[in-house]
Amino acid sequence: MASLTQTMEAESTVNRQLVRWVEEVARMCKPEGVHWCNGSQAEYQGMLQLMTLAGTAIPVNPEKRPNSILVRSNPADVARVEDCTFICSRSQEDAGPTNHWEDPAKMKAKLTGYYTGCMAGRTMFVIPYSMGPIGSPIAKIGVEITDSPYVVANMHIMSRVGIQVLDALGEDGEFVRGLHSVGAPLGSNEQDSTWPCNAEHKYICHFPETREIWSYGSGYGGNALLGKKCHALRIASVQARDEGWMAEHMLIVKVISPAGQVKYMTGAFPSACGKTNLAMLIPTIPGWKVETVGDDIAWMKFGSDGRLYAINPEYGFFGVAPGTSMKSNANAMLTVTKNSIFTNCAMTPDGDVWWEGMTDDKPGELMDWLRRPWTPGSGRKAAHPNARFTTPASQCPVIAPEWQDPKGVPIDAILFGGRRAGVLPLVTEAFNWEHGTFLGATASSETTAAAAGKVGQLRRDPMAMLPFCGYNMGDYFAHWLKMGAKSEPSKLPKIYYVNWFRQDERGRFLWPGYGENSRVLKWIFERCEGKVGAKDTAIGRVPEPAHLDTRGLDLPAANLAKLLGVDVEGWLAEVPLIKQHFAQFGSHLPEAMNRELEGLAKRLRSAKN
Ligand code: SAT
Ligand code: MN
Repeated sequence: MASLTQTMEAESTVNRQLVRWVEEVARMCKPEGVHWCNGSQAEYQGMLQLMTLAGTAIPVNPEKRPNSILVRSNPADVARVEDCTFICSRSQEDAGPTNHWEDPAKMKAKLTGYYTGCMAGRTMFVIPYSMGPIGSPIAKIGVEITDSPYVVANMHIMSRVGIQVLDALGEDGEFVRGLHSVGAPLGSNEQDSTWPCNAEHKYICHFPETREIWSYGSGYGGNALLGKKCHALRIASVQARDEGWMAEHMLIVKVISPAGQVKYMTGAFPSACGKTNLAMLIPTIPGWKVETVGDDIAWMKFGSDGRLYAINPEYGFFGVAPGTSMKSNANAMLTVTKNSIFTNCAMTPDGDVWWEGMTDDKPGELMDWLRRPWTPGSGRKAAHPNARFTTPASQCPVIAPEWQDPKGVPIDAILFGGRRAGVLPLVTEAFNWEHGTFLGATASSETTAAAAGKVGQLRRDPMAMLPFCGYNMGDYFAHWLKMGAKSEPSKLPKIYYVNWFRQDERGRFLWPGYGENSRVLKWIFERCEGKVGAKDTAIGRVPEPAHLDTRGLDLPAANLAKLLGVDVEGWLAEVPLIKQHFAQFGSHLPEAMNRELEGLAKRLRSAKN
């Protein structure tokens, strides 16, 4: 163990605090050995091989998808576990009403019990990573310690891993400490399972004041790839509050008009609401183009010109597989043709992966994600609804050339949204930043399979950050307002609320979505240029049917009217629900949010009369 540490020190300057912490963790977790990750291709291949030999992974047929694997997790470990996710700030009030809280000392004492000896029989990997281009003024460094080769391989794709990070960290640089264990120690004669995890105890804990993450018992996604939700959102949101920037659950797209003009937009949507699809959208309107900067997280800071600049802190995509097809998201399909990790997908007899919605016709037989033979008559889903692909962003055919620009891209518009069958129109423009913050703060969505729990239930998911805000959400709204006051209104991004998921009385989608969403992006683009009109309504500015480019779209006028209309009764029914939602924040709710709600109620009442 010591010799590996020494090798690393000889190769690169190792941060003293880092070495001390690694030693401390090794003493507690008692792994069989310690491996410092250097981020090399050979190391990545080594992880794939390790997983293949252990039975965790099967190689995908290299003729179908070179250098890719399929991993099937334990059915008890398939999604984020929000019930087991804690914000352990010193005071409970700082965690706020929307987070689970535990006293940091108590939680550490409890977890120390679980962590003691938890890596027996396993290798402990130390992963130095950068969220964001190394050296970018917006990027941050973290180190994840884990006993899962699956996590190492995924982190290689999802973040920038390796020696360059240690060099950037230097001898005394600050970093976020992430400790992860699958919580499955091995006895000397014990056979490993193909997906080790802890069926009884799972804890995903954040210590915002000390910038630490302690995750135990799960090997899946956001529970285990600590650079993603745990660092880049929960811890980063606290850093952003303290340092005056923004860490948001947002995709970043570049929209290019036929004249070659460019606007950058970010969009906050809850998990599994189509962020990856929107990030890689292929416009259906002639001459328009969309390029991808990021599909899940945006870190934003004001530049010296007063504009808000965003970077994508990630390096890959951890996207929902089911529903992804050449029709719904060709660019994602073209991204996952090689060098990808597939989790909880099904496998075809010729060794390729498959998931629901990938092809029009279902294969006649498959090995499903439960490792069982499957036929279309089985009555089961072949892939888990939260099956995922992990794939390098650089492989995306429409990745924007500037996606790794250390200074980020200037944001023109911010979109909020969610899945709502009713009430919420296709698109609404906020009157100003404050009203936009209100639209974000009241965002709501029907729940998806990205988190354990019931699917399809309505919940308020402010700024799509409900599971990801590392502090009191009332204070988070205040932070948004404070950010808006930092620049001139004309330089701030315009704010929109979109809803692609409106349904008619019979449950059919009113809007075709996917590539057709470019019509809405075009309206937003032209609003930013002051080139197209909008109608002032009680809820915000909404396009008139004539403002929206619907040429070539087979959409009944009645549907369009419904999509763009203001359902005054429906909105009046939302008012008490919003009031109730706001009430939970008590004195942490900024007064401006109440003012916005009163203004909305008043405008709705006069619209009714
Ligand atoms: O599992 S993750 O948290 O990484 C994915 C998601 O919920 O968006
Ligand atoms: Mn997400």
